[in-house]
Amino acid sequence: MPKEILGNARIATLDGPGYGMVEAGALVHDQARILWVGPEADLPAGHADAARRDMGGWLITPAPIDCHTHIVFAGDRAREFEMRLEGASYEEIARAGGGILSTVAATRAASEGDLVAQALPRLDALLAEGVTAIEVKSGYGLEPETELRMLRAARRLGQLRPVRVRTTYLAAHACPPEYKGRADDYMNEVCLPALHTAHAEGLVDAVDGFCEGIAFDTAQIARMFDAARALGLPVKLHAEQLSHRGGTALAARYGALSADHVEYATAEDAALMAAAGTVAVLLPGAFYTLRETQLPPVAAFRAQGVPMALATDCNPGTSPVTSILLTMNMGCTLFGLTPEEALRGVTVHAARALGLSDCGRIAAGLRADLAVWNVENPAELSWRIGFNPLHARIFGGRE
Ligand code: DI6
Ligand code: FE
Repeated sequence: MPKEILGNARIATLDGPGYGMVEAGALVHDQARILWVGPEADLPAGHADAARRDMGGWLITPAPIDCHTHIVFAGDRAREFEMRLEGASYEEIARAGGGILSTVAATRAASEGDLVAQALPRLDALLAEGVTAIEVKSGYGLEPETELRMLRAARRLGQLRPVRVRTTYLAAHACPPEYKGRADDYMNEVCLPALHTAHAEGLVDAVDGFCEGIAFDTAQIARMFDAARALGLPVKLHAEQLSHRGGTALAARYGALSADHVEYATAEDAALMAAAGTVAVLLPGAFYTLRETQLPPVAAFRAQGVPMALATDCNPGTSPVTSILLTMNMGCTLFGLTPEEALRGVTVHAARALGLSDCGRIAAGLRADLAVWNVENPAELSWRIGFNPLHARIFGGRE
């Protein structure tokens, strides 16, 4: 494939310490992979004949990755938003049969085409900010057919748009009304068998659950994880979002890719995650929407060296967010991350949270998934609110 040089750029490789900045840089790719990156003055003679595009001194970063979304769903939750403003809590609404279950009713009634059509504008909003890989969860079906339909819709998104889609099976998101008070039966009769069906159809890249008082306990999630392990699938978990339930320790015990939300995680949890190599996926959109006040233990994650990713958690209930840039800003303003941590959180660490080793940094051999920004300094990406400085989005070397 023809080589191309992106020259006259500031390149934040995120390879190595800090931003891994290369000033007056150039990057050579072959429409798929990065072949070389470094100061343009050092461009090897073997690449000098390739077509060159002048980047006008703009900033190139690895393309953002949204490693936690529920972007496939039907309907909206604007009424619930009003109820919460009138004083009802998220948990009260969920226990009264609203919340996740109202989205379940709408999603069960939607065809695969409806689900794709409703998800596309949300996906397009993310792509407009340079995102080249997203994770999409099931979890609004809570019955085999709809769980599989959600996963098929997610895969379809990756055929309709230039984006990599990783699908996550999240039947253990809530107990559906027909199993009210019988969560173990739901596990045995729906979650576990439908995982096998979805896996046999090639629809599952990872297995997730919601470990919470309004959802599933650690014993139930452990059964899900055992089933995932038997199929060779990686696991991750919505853990310690609303209260401390031991989900993070469980996730670490299973070598999970990530434990997500983790506001109520402790310093001991952080140590277990560090030892297991589990990424902390921070979701400031949900923290903001729920007006949560318990901050995730960022200092403990730093002290233990737990990689922190940031993601939108795009979902209709707790995080109707389709902006990775706003998520970076919230990560800094609400959680006290540095702009460098925020950028790492949506690139290097987001890739790791998805188990992807071929993207998230700029280095020879990795995919040419890049974002070109009309900014000088990488901190500007986190600084602004509601402004999109994306100049070009390059997916597998193609704009
Ligand atoms: N935690 C969340 O924040 C989302 N799911 C979860 O387990 C919320 C999903 C929803 O309210 O629709
Ligand atoms: Fe979530």
